[in-house]
Amino acid sequence: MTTRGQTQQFDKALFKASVEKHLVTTYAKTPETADSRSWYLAVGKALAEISTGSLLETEKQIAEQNVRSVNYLSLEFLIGRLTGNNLISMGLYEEVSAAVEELGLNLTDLLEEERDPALGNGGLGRLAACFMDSLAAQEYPAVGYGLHYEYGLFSQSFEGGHQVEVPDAWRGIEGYPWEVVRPELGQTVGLFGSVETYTDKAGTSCRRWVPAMTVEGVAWDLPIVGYDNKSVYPLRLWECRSPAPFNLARFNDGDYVGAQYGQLEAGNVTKVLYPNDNHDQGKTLRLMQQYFHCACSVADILRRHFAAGNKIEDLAKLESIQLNDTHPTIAIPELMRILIDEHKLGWDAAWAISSKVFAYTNHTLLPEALERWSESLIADMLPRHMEIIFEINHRFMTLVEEKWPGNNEIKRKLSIIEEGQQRMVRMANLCVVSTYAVNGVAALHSELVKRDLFPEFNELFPGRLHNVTNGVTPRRWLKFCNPGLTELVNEKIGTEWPAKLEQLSGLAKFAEDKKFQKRYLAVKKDNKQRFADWVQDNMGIELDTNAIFDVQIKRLHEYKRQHLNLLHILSLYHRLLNEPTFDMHPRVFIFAAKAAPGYALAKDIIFAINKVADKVNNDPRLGGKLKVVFVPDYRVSLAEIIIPAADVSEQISTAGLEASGTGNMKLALNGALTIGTMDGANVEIREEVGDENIFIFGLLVDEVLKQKEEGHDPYRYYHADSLLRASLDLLNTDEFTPGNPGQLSAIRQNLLDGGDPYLVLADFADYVKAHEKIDAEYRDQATWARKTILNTALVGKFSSDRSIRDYVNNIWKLKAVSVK
Ligand code: CR1
Repeated sequence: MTTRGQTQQFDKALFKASVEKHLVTTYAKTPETADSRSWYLAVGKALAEISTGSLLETEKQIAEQNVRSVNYLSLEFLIGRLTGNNLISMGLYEEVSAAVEELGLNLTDLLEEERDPALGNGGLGRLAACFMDSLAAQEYPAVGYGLHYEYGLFSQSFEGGHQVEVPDAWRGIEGYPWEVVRPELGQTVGLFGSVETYTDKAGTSCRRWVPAMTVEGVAWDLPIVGYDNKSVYPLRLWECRSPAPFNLARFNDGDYVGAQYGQLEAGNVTKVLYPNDNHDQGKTLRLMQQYFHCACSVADILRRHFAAGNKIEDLAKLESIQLNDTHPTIAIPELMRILIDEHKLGWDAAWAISSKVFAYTNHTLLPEALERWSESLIADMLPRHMEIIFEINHRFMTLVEEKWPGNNEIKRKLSIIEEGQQRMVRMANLCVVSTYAVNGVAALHSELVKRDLFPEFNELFPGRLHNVTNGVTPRRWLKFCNPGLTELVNEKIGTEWPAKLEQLSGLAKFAEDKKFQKRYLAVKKDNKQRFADWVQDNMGIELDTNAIFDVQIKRLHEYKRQHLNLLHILSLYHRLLNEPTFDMHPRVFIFAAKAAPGYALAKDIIFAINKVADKVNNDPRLGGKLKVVFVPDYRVSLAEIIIPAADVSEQISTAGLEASGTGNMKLALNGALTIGTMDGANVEIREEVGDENIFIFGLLVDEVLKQKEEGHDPYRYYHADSLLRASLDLLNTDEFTPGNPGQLSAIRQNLLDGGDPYLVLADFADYVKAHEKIDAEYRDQATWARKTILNTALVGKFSSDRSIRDYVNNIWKLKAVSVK
């Protein structure tokens, strides 16, 4: 039987037999002894058998056609669970559901057994996953290159309200059923050592790197299954293994290598993902991860290039390498090194290729996230690469001198090398100088990249800076996570929208339709119930689905201002208890967020929200109007049940600091109304849905800059606004930490005496007003229904399919290859 969208031959009997075979031979369980997890593993393996076959076939057909492809290099791919999503892409969801039912199993329960591969921190890693999905869906030839971390992002739990981090061994003991190891693709990677000069056969004096040691790269492929087509692309993740014995013969006469060896022993290079989002820690092992990733990936790209019979001169014609932020920047000197030292090209010939291969995406303006590596660290670990970086900079400085003769200030500002006590390599500058395209991730962000981050580069390299507004895959973020809404949408506009999200605009004409409104709201209610059940089962908190579900889910960061949200909650608490005439529609404030383990204030904010939650959820004086839920261990699979249940989407960063955001897109798509600042992609969401269907508040970018320049005075707001004062002062009492006053005061202290670096107090009053408007409008259910329907209808632009087409048309210049 073949249903629409089914792209794979499927024989139910064969499939069942394959599941049972894997149960026994791969997982050593009989149908009688198997638990739910073993069944999930066996089903996953049986499906992976199908996808691996397609992956090899796709590789073969693309290689035969020898077409241009993109290589997406990212230290993070936050792919989330694959089984459910792959079933949808393969068009096998119903078939497999029926097959496992005949085995006495329930597919939904089995899918819950899968542990999220959390190989990323937040938006940047999740974007990479959506992009791979959209590349495969549209059949633009691509390979994703990342790292096979043994431990993904830590799992989070709370003890007494405090975040506790637990290592995330995502593969389990049995291994992850979807991945397949590719021993034939292994690479050897050098580290440390020195550079020597030698004379080649032609009598030319050459430089070459003599590494002190090597490590091995093992390739693991995860299948990126194209939606509704036969393409399956590899997400190739490199695992680092130490070769035994170490190749130390030449260098083991002193302590020199011993020291390096110790560093490596401190942790296998790919042991663990660095748990920082939008923050650079500059650790040696992290640089090693970055180089290991780049060396394996560049070598694999070249392997493919030559295996297809191509010459090195044609590399830029056939391959583009996209750098997801600066994390893989070291790929640039690595390719230059290979071109010059191994392929014997002159500098100009090598540069002509390399500078047309790489493109770079900037994801942040936050200074603490812009990577700078100390020159001495790079020189020690990668001496030949450091020479090459110096040469790139030397030539670049000549260009700057030509453009701005005698202007040392501009030279100092643009130089790849930052002078100072310790010389540093500015990776973003290296990227802008060495790539053919640089892009920001939302219109506003890209403007700020041009105006504030790289204005001179924009003059020097006109046309190099682009915008590509981020997007999200509609397969995972609507079709899979919201089956109720999917059914309703299918009924109204047909079933093609998951691949053509613009078609959602066809829903707009039903926005006023009473019957449709009712059904749309009923779906929302069901989704709220599904999430409320989860909260009841997992946290023991009862939620009323008539309340407004107000959601802020993202990494915990001061610039994202979860503490502004908290202050608003405190203001409601204060008013409910102190203003006899104050009335509000019941609200549930839902948070989910991980804090970087070393980020003290972020952890304080989590603790404060948890403490406030403990109190308000059990305070009978509030009449059940206020609930606060901090859901532990935020991850993709949790987002999949929170997002469809959201009424309100909190996107409240200080203007100018959230490059784009992508949660904002997922929430709007699922019918949550945004309360947000004019920041990142919020600006474009407003453009699409219309000012009436979004709640915008707060200072604009230029107002923020002006206020900072003129000197922001938090106490001015504190003294002028009694509600703000009351809310802040609650943090100094023991209201939420009985017997322990002061446990929450670090936040108040940071805002008042710490200068309020993210202007929380400046935006507070306007934020409270916007929330009052939400309260009023929610009470009028017909108005709310119209607005929420229009949000779903009008955000088709934010499909990652569109983002990928923008990259393809403006940057990568790829042609689709339809796999037969
Ligand atoms: C940004 O903070 C954006 C994602 C994806 C993040 C977020 O606004 O949506 O990237 N940046 O583009 C980041 O992680 C290192 O920078």
